[in-house]
Amino acid sequence: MIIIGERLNSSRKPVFEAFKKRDVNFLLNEARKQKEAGAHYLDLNAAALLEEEIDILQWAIPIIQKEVNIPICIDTPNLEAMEKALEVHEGTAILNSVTGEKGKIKKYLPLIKKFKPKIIALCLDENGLPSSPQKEIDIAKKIINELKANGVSEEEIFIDPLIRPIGTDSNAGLLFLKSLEGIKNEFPQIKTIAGISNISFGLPNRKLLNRTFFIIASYVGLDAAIIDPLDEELIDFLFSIQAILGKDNYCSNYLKHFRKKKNP
Ligand code: THG
Repeated sequence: MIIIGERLNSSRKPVFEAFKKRDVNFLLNEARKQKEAGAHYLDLNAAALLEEEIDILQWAIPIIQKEVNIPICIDTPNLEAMEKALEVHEGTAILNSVTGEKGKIKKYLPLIKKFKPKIIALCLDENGLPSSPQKEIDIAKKIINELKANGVSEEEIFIDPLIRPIGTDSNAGLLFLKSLEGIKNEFPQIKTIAGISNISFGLPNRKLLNRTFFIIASYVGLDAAIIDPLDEELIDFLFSIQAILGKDNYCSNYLKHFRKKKNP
C-alpha cells in the first residue's frame, strides 16, 4: 500500500496559517512526522491561499525535499500552479490531479511529457460526478486510453474513484467500493487511490469511519491511500490488513512494526 500523507493541506486551519507566514519549522515538523510514521509521499495543497498558491508551492517543495527527502504529491486543480510546482520538484512527483473532462488531459500533456510525474486521475468528466459504478468504469477507461495513447505507461497511472462524504450521500461508500471493484476487475494492472478522510466529513468520530473505510477498500483492492499517517491505529490496521490479505510473507512486516513500537 502506497501511503500519501494528507496533513499539508491548506484546508486545515493550522496549515493555512503556517503557509501564510511561510513557517519553515511548522512545515518541516509536519513533513518529518508524516515520513517517520510511514508516508511514501506527502500531499501538498495550498489552493486555499488563492493568489499565493504558486509562491507557497515553490517555497515548500524545495525545503521539504532538501530537509526531509520525500517526494511530493502536488495537489492543485490549477494548471499553472502544477507547472510551477513541477519545475522546482526533484525526481518523480505525483500530479494530483487530472480528470476525464473534455480537453483536460490534452492541456496537461506537455507537463506530463516534460516532468514524467506519476498521475492521479479523478473519475469525473464534464457531466460531473458519476452516479453508477459503470459510469465510473467508463470514465476510467476513457482516461486510461487517452494517457496510454500519449505514451504514459500503466505503472504511472492512479485511478481515483473519488469518495464523497457519506454524511451528505448515504450511498457514497457503496458506490465507491463497487466502482473500485469494477475498475480493478477491468484494469488489474492499473493502481487505484482514494482520499480516505473524505468519507467522514461532517460526522462525529471521524477516525472510526476513516479506519473502517480503509479496511474495506483495502480488501476490495485499493493500492494507494491519502491518509493522516499520524493516526497510529490506522497505521496499525495497515499492517494487520496486509498480513490478513496475504501481502506480508511470514507476517514479517507485521512483526517488525509491533516490535518497533515496543522498542522504539
Ligand atoms: N483524492 C485526491 N486528492 C485529494 C482527495 C481525494 N486531496 C485532498 C483530500 N481528498 C485528501 N486530503 C484530506 C486532508 C485533510 C482532510 C481530509 C482530506 C481532513 N482533515 C481533518 C482536519 O484537519 O480537520 C482531520 C481529519 C480527521 O479527523 O481524520 O478532513 O479524495 N486525489
